[in-house]
Amino acid sequence: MNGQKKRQLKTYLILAVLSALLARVFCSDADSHPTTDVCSTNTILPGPKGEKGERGNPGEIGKLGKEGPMGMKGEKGDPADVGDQGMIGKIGPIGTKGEKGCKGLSGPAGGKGKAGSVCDCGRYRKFVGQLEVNVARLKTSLKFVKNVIAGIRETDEKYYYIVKEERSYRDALTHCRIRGGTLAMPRDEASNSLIADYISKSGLFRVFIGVNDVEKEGQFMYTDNTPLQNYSSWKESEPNDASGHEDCVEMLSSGAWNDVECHLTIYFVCEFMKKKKTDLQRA
Ligand code: GN1
Ligand code: CA
Ligand code: CA
Repeated sequence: MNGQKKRQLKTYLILAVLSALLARVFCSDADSHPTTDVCSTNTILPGPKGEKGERGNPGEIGKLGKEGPMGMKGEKGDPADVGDQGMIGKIGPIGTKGEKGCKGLSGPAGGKGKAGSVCDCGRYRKFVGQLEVNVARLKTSLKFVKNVIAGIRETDEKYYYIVKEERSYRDALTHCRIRGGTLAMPRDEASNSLIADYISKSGLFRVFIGVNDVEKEGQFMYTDNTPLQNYSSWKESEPNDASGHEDCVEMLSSGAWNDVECHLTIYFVCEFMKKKKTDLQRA
């Protein structure tokens, strides 16, 4: 033990004696007073410093440190290898039409044809022409029938039909006749009124009827060459044969008759006889 340590030990001993004495002075009636920290123990001085402890065990692995700042931009890399060949692209739009090519050379001549037969072409042409006429007539008849279905008037004995086609008296009569009728021949007040009503209800003003004095001036006849008998419906002051050539007759929407020139082209009214019924059919 060196001198310094001896002095330290001596100091500790002195301090220990002094503290024991002080404890006796201040704590002599310890049993009658509440206990204090100072008096709860007899030793209040620290002991001598111990020896240096053994080296400790190594600590646990520390936590992962914070992410560092972004590094500097690297150098540009070396160029990559050439890639594989790509797929074939989509088909493009249709191109514009090319120029017309040059005319080709003539082909070899064909073989000789067979001998033809004698053709009566004139006869066939005539036949075809007749067919065309018939077709045209059928078309006209069809048109007529369609119009007939659209509007017709009738009595017990006859059908009346106004043809809304402007015709001269002669053409109008032909039109009615080729359809199995004739121009209307009103022979009494009943049939005359019926036709007059038909004209006005059709929104018309005048139509040809089947009366004329073509054969003899002033002697009016029906188209079936029968004379006017007990009945006529002349307008006042008619027939007047104005211009000296009024030989055909029209009926006005009032039912009155007037003589006019036959070449006048106006609508006309046809009549068709109904088939006579037998007694059995009438019964
Ligand atoms: C008409 O247009 P005008 O007056 O010449 C008619 C005659 C009549 C007459 C009566 C084509 O002749 O038939 O009798 O009125 N002519 C025509 O005034 O309608
Ligand atoms: Ca006349
Ligand atoms: Ca007249």
